[in-house]
This record gives sequence, structure tokens and C-alpha cells, in this order.
Amino acid sequence: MVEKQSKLEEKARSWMIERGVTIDDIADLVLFLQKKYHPTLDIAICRDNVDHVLRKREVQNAILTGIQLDVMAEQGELVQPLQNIIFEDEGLYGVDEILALSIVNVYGSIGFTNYGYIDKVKPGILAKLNEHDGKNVHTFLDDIVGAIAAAAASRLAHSYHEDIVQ
Ligand SMILES: [Ca+2]
Repeated sequence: MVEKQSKLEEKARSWMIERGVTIDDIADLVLFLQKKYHPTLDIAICRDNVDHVLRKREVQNAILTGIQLDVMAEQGELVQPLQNIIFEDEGLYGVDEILALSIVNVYGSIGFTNYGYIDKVKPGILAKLNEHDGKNVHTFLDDIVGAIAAAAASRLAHSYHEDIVQ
């Protein structure tokens, strides 16, 4: 990558890897969302769009905030009742989804539709993040990853529309 990464971006990227999510995992989700519209779509273009999303400061902020809360819940360090709510991934909590929306909105309203869809189907890495094994907590990360994929897919859709892929 030619562009210099900020400290914030570096940290966001490395934390995602540490939590078991690679750029390729997210690129696979983008391909899943877009292949019905673009059957010949190359995974490299998906990856490039994920990279662009990860360069946005609001995305980096959401990643760091969400992962921090997941990790603290995993280590039992949050204050009750928040500790149990996030550890158990309680359905009525909803703040994880709200945080992820700050990512979805970066590239307009197509992202919102993609986000809802991918959150329902939970393909690939999203299924893994939703295993709830009683040890690893990904209450925030699953929504963040889905949102990054949704934003990347809508960026890709816009660029196809304008005929300027890459
Ligand atoms: Ca969640």
C-alpha cells in the first residue's frame, strides 16, 4: 500500500487480525453480497474496497471501541450488569448494532440494505463470530465486520455504476 497508515488505522487493522478476522474474510462477504449483480467480480476488487473502508476514521473508531468492549467482557472486566449483557450477547442490547451503523452510513443507503441482509444470513466469518462458545466474546465485532462488508459492497456498487472500479 502506497498511502501511509495512521496509528489509528494500524491499530484497528492489527486488532481485527488479533480477533481472528482477516481482510480476506471480509472480502469474501463483499463477494457474497455482490456476486449476484456482478458474476465475474474478482476477489481482489472486493479486497480493495474493504481497504478503502478501513481507511475511514469513523470506521477505525468503531473497530477500536467495539473490540475493546468485547475484550473487556471476555476478561470479565466490565461493570455489572453491562458485563453479563455483553458477555451473553443479549438480544435486546442493540448498542452493538448502533455502533456498526456509523460504518454502514459511510457510503450511503445501499449499505443499509446489505447490512440487514448479511446480518440475517450470517455467511462465512460471521457464522464463526456468532458461535457463542462461552469463552470468546464477539458481541460488537460481528456487527462491525458485517458493516464493513456492507459499506465495501455499496462502495463497489457505486463505483460499478460510475464505471470507475478501482
Ligand atoms: Ca452483535
